[in-house]
Amino acid sequence: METTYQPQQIEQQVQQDWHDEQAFKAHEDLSKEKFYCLAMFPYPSGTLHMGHVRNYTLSDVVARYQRMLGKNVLHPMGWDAFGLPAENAALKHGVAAAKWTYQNIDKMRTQFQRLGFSYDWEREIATCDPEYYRWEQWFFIQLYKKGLVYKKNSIVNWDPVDQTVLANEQVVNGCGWRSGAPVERKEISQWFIKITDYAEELLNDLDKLTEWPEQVKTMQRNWIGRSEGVEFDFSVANTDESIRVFTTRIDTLPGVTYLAIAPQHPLAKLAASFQGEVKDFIKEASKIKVAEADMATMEKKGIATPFHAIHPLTGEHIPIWVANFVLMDYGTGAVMSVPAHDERDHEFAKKYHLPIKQVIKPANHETSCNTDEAAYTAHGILINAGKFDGESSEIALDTIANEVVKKAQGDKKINYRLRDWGVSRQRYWGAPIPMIHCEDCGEVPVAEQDLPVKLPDDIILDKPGSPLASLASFIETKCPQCGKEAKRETDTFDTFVESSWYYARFASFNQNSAMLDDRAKYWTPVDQYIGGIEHAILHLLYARFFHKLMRDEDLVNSDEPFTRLLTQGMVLKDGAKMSKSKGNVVDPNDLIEQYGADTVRLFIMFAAPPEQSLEWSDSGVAGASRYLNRLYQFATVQHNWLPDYNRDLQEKNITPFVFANSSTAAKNIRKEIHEVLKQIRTDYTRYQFNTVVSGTMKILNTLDKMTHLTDAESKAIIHEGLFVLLKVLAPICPHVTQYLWEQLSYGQDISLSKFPKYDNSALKSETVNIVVQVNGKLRAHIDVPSNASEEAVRQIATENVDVKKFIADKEVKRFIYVPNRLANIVIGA
Ligand code: ANZ
Ligand code: ZN
Repeated sequence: METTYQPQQIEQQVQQDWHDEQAFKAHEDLSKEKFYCLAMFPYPSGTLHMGHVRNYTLSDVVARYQRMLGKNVLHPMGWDAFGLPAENAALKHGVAAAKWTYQNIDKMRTQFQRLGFSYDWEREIATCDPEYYRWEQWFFIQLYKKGLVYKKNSIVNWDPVDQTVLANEQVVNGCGWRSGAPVERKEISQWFIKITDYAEELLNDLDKLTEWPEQVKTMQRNWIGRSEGVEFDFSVANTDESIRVFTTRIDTLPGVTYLAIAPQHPLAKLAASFQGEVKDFIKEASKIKVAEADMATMEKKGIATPFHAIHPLTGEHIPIWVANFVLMDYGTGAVMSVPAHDERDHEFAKKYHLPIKQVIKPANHETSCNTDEAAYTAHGILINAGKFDGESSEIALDTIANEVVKKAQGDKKINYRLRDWGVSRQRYWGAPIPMIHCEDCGEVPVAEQDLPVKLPDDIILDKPGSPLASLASFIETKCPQCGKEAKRETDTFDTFVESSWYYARFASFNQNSAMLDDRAKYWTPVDQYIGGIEHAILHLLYARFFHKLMRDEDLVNSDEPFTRLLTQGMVLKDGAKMSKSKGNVVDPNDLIEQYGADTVRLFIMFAAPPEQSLEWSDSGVAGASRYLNRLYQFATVQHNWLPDYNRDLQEKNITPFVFANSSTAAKNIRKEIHEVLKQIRTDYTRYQFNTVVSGTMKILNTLDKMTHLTDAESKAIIHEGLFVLLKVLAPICPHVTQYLWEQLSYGQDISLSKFPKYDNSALKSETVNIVVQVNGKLRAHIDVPSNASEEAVRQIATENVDVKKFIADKEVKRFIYVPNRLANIVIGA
């Protein structure tokens, strides 16, 4: 055995053993409790960064810990392989996107293996593999047949110079990333999946996710954005038209002084047809694609139309305006404006000198309220509201709703902010959408036996944009319905489609006649999912949606895909996020080369609890390395008797040391070790890996400072202490612990051994605290061994300083001892 710690050698050897033994191959075994541990799969950029190392070390520690608890663990890894960077790199370097991607996958797989992650590599998936995306295409067709997929016109960013559609991240300050030309809006026909049909379930089921961070659930709730309100019609004076509005504050109806409609609203278009200014306004407002988040802060602009609406309560004529902040695809695309009680409407009314009519006053007389100056948005008492005067506005939510239901075709309505999921991308490096356009039959899905629709993967890009759109060999096909010449869809799927179901495919990775099989029912839901908070909304929402879609196809049998979610914190350097653009990146490969994988893993787990940000520290890494060196020295050099001792225990059937008869000093040390073990078990359960590490350090310190024990005692304690230490450290530093485990003859595979249990009897206190009285008066509390003789207690008690000063030079007449409770010293006058 080497006397110096040589991580490179050890790690290579241990990894080879794992490989040879297929140590982490997952098996479906109904007799065991399963545990599916998954970290969000990476985009294969080709370079590993510290964020990856943290993410994947966390999942590896969890997987290894659960394996040692005796669970049947699935811990797979794959590649989110489609996406824009491959296209950009392909364009830049003149290499096919597929080739670039697979090269990167090879590089990253090697790096993952070097870190010792316990994956079942047999299940590896790359989403750009036709064997993967064929099932996505198949599933899309099932959804299409069920009516959950439809096509609709929608706006994209258009680069007029490069003549291509741009992804949002390719628009830089309103201009194309390559051409620098101002981006235009273009309406094109795109495919959508009806996630809105599942909005309510997606919202309600958040309550079932008791082991998700509250923050993530709140973000999802806000994104889904449920609101309850009323929809009803305003008639447009002197026309047959009517405008339907959606409001969450029907109680403010008496205060409506104008209507605001979206630039894309049919009535706005009608006005534009004979009013040049309205036409110009609409054109201007449609130029830029505004993210909903920017709507709130953007400058509010509008223009009056020649139309007027009739107020359903008063019969008054009120103006109809086109306003840039009204969204066509929310509610009805039209708003009843109440400037006295809504901030946006107030701002707009002030700007364009529209009337402000207060209809609610604060119920509390002290609250001042001047609606000419600011909107009063709270509830209160109705005024200027005819027969509703004096009513509380909260009650008016019902009474006015009832009135409107009668008079204006009103309906109570629940709206969601969530939009249907547009999955079409005008990109090359993605999974082809399996649809065909036939002049006679319209949109027709590809016949199932013709799947997968393979992406031509040897194309060298010479200009931006998708080459598919002009690739005759791809486009030209036959209509599956009528057999006539037809054209293939050239759009590809949003890459979020691939990442929405990969977790399920890991279970049925080699199933080539179906999307999933019973193994997916066995392994899903994922018991522990780990990833970055940046995926809190879209990825997690789409995956939850897909899980429900797959459940409704009887492909899985649970409602939610991820039972427990951990969102790990960022890796910082000098307080800033470690990133290429900041130039503060520490390359994991350099560190692994210098210190070995175990040190890197140890540092990352020790530096911070998983959900908090982790401040990088070079000295911390060096410290982690010193600790492993010290452990190695301790186990191999300082206690080189261990292998023989362990072998004797096993082979010669020697009775293990019995601690019950050992000295109190030995018992106390053992107590320390088992207390730490107990703590470590709790820390593992709540994922406090930093204190697990410090616990192992405590054990080593304790073992290192034993001096006053008999040889047999100290050997027995070191034997047991290292047994515990190596095991609890094994999930974090799997190589050095495995190596020492074997070299010290503890056993074969530490990673498959059982996680240690603490010994309850060792935790019992070996000393008792007793009261010492002098002539019946309390003078001291002292610790004595729990089974100490009266003589021994008398000696300890009379020598105690607090007792001594009361005895002074007087004679001890009597010594009364109530075992484990009290000693009374009776002295003469
Ligand atoms: C009158 C009113 C008075 C409103 C008041 C609010 C306060 P949430 O809660 O997000 O669903 N609205 C309706 N459709 C809109 C659209 N397409 N674009 C922009 N705004 C729209 O918001 C519902 C409220 O947002 C609705 O209630 C409507 O303004 C506005 F004191 O109606 B309210
Ligand atoms: Zn046809």
